[in-house]
Amino acid sequence: MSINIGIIGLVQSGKTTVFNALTRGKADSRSSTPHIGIAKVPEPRLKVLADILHPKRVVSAEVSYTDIGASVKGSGGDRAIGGQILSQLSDTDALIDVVRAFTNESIPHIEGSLDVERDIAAANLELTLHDVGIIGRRLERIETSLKGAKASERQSLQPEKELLTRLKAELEKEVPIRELKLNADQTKTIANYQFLTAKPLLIVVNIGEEQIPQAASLEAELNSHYSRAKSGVITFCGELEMELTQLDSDATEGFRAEFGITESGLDRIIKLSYELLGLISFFTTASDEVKAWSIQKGTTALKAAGKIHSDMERGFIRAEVISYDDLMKCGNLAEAHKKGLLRLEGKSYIVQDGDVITFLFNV
Ligand SMILES: Nc1nc2c(ncn2[C@@H]2O[C@H](COP(=O)(O)OP(=O)(O)OP(=O)(O)O)[C@@H](O)[C@H]2O)c(=O)[nH]1
Ligand SMILES: [Mg+2]
Repeated sequence: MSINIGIIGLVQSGKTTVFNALTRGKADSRSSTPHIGIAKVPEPRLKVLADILHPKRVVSAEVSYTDIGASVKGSGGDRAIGGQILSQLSDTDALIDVVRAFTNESIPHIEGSLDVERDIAAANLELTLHDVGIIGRRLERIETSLKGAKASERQSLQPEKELLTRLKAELEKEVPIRELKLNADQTKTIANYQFLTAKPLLIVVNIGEEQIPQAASLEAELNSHYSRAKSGVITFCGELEMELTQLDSDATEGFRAEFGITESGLDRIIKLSYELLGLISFFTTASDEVKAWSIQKGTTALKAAGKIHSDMERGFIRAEVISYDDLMKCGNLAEAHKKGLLRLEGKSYIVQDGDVITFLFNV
């Protein structure tokens, strides 16, 4: 399963435009059904590996994006994001909030004026109300169950009730769940609820072309307010980036240079979302294929194998591992073998960013 990122934002903030830029798609911005699209995860080390190993195929890791449908009435009126729509995003791994900063006379802002901080607050409020609603309904059910519950049932329901009550109190103080310190048990308890404010959040401020010279300072300024655990801000020129995806790569470079954009906005968005999600890359080279995979930091070799194939996890014997840097120094795997740089690791080895791994398994 690839990582899935949901795109939210107020009406006409440029969600579909950003989605099209990210997925090189051509989704109709007037359509009200959700769009799902795939993007390759930029990973410069993949090309370097391919250059020295000459595989038949080079395969990038993928990330998928979900663009919720166009404008529906939300709890904050018709300017906001609806609760029903938000629940479509409960099984995403992270959220992108597209906030309008571009000016466009022909598309009036729903609030009549541009105000990035107001709009960030409005989206946060919607996410918070969504989670508070889930908690309220669950607490009611727990209360009912507690009446006439046996001592053993009471024992399992009571901690959940206390945890949910705490989360609700924090949400009412506008503290999102992602910022709370929770222990492993609590994290496990709340995982089932798929709370939206528990997900990493990347705020994408959608600027117009004329704002590009101020993009970096605006981004720094906003990050000084909004950069927290698992959340950050990036400025992005949605319309320009969408147009650039329709050109070939030489032309794209030329345009970027002309606009003074040093790094592709798309690459920056993916990189930042990966950082917020705590994701790293590892590589496999079997069957004449060099492949990149994305996993959560702290994943064991056993679970990394399972990401490739469930048989590999079930029949796991060991992993042959070399770091990307060591492999670069050797030039190829045979040489690395000779130098004794290929390590044999067991099930509980924690995979490191850049590891090149061959899994040995039997089925
Ligand atoms: N000038 C300018 N216009 C933009 C930019 N980004 C989006 N737009 C325009 O703003 C309008 C809304 O963009 P969409 O991407 O459809 O916005 P949305 O958030 O998906 O809208 P809904 O799904 O209807 O809520 C479109 O007409 C876009 O062409 C931008 O960076 N600059
Ligand atoms: Mg849209």
